Amino acid sequence: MTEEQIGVNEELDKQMLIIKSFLEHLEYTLGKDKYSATAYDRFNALAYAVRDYLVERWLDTQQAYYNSDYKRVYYMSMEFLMGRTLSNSLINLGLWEDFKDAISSLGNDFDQIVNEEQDAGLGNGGLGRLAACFLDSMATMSIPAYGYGIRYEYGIFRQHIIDGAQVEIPDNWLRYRNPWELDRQEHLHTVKFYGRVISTPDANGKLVREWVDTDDVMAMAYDTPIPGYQTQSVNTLRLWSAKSSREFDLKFFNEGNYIRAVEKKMQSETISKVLYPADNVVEGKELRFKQEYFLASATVHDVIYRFKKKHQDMRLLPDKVAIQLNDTHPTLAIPELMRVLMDVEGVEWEEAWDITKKTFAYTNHTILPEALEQWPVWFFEQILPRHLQIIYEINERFLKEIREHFPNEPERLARMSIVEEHWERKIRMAHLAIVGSHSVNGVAALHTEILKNELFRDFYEMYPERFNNKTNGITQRRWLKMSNPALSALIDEYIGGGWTTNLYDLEKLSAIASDPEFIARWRQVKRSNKEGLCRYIKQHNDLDVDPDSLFDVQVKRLHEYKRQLLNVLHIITLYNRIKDNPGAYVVPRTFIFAGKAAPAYATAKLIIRLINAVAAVVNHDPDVAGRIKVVFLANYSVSLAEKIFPASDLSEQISTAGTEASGTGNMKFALNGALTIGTLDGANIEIMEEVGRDNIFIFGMTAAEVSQLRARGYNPREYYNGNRELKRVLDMIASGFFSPWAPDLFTPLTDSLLNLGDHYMLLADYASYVACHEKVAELFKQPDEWARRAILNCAGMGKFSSDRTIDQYAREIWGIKPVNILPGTVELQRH
Ligand code: NBG
Repeated sequence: MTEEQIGVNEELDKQMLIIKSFLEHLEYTLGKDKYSATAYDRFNALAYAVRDYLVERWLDTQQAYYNSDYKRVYYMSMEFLMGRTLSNSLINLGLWEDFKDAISSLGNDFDQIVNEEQDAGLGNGGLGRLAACFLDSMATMSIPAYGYGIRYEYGIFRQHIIDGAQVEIPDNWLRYRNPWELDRQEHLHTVKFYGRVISTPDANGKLVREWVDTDDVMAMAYDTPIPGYQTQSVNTLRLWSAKSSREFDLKFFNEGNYIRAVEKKMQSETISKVLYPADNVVEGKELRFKQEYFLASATVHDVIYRFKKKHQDMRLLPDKVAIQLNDTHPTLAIPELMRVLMDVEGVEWEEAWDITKKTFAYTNHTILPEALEQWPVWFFEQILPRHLQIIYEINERFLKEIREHFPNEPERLARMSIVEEHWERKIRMAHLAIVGSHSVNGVAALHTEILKNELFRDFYEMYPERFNNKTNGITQRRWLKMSNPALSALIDEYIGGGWTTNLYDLEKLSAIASDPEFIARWRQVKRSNKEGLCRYIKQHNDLDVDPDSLFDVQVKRLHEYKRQLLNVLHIITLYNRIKDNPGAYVVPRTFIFAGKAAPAYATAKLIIRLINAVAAVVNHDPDVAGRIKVVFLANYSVSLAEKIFPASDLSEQISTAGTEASGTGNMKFALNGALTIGTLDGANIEIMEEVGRDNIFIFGMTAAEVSQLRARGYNPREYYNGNRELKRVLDMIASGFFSPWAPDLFTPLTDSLLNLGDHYMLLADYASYVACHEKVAELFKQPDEWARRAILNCAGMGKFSSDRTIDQYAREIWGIKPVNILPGTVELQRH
């Protein structure tokens, strides 16, 4: 046989194995044959076949971690927005082509099977998706890491648009099985709630605390493999599910009322039922508080259990364990670790506190006051009485430290105290997180500066060494290689595939950004991605959209600070210009929106209605003649995002400067060759630095200007009265032009701008935004020049890989090195 023939045979063998595994799973795991199998069965059989490839590496990886005894990191998060797993796993395993060929050879439509997968939507937005990108990077970089979260039975709601308004549908994503997870019945931890604390002196007179008469809930582990790209490493995402405890069952079933007992059992399992659907805002509900403690307690127990397999001396914990708190949501892990160290392990306070601070690190993701968690003291009194004692003691010692540091400054004590002493006493979770950690980081340079100089200024003055920045990133495997195969292939052809693990390689595109042939190919790819999105829009919104129009896109959670309403004001302005001058040439534009509003957030929901109402007018007005179209795509999700970014021309990143901590959608757009129109906010600033001021559309006030204007006294009416076009737009909305059937429908929106202070200063930035959009339109008339700048945007994205972000966390916060996994063995290689 020639070498070539051997290669062909190996390929065939591989494909035969895949086919065999697929058919066996269809038959033996799912009990179906080719006649009875549904498309969803085929997806499951395929998923099981892929999972088999992961399991071997997974076991090797875990064994290697155990043997190496290297320090590990635990990424604790109430949200992991994973999206689909099948394609991503195949790409990371390098088996995409093999599986596609094998499964297609059986007469299946591979893409259709892939589309059967439900999104794992266990998150709201950027914070949850960041956690998912970090898992991909940590596995790819062979960092010994675990994600820890909650296995919600209901993920983020599915959004329908009915008569222009958002309707929420429960996301019962586990109803038809989840082929990726493995339940670990043996990994059960008891999580206690309620009860009381008794203190008894021991032989030496030291008080021993016992938390008794508790209501217990069991946390059961479900593990999902997280494969790295082109590596043997497969890490673990461990999600906790609530189960009623045996004692609990006995207690209630013995009362003899069977149905009541079953009801109680179900109640105790509600803890992991549903994800709170609020982004960047807290809902101060008892169930949420319990969820946070459930995650904190189960995870701390698991971490200690794993640590103790190799070590007895708890003082070694920070040498072996780093715990990263994804926002304050898992902060109860700090008093929980203190409790376990002192009450269970018998460690003294000083030592326990030292271990705790060295173990934890805290990431802040927002400065919005409505998103800063503060739990009422009475929640703690009832639900976590022992933790309240510990927090009070932490606070007492902390206040003493402040007095020593800043004598004669009593105002500092009130400002910095962990306990907020207003009429309802509350625990400030961010203060607890800062005091109990050795590292506090923001998620973009500007955001970290705001933390240091404004939000946490007092803390920065006391502990300057704790504060550091870790600008967010995204994984290029999912957000370019997987979701934009045509652009990936083009990039590979010109500069090779190194960018998949070293995104800085994209810099090589700069050299060919003006190459006519490359530009032509680039434009072809964008055009065909846009055609794909046009088909999606036709199918879902029954709307014809011109693929040659400028796709001007704003997709993200609906929030006033993100200013989707400013975008709408611009659209109406363009509409009026066309109406005034129907014959004039305007650059054809398609405005695309998508995003969910928190179900209780009335203003955000009203903005969705306004977008749809404006769409109804603009899309059907014969004078517009198709030159502008407005589209609201329902149910924004990871898998919808994967279709939108590759097809976008313009990325709208228009939050009021100083409000968006980082943003990560901004990075996904630019990576896929969209130009940004944005404010100097969050990571937009760093994107501008990387792609060059000439290759981005910046408008509006800076964060400093926003503060100055606010301090001077902002009067939105000045802008309204001073700008004819703006006044006309607002008057149209307020007078019911877009809602003749209910003329007052949208007045709450215009009221918030004109009569309630326009908190996010849309009117102040309006003129600059509209003028900037004129420059956008001018450039779009020169498609090659537009493409050249888009290429330079893509070329400048190196910094925004989550690999870079994770590398910085690993070196600067965790002190963690990669472990090299050798296939089929448990030997180790040091990097
Ligand atoms: C969000 C910020 C975004 C940021 C992500 C990830 C919260 C609390 N914060 O700007 O609003 O990109 O976190 O860091 O969801």
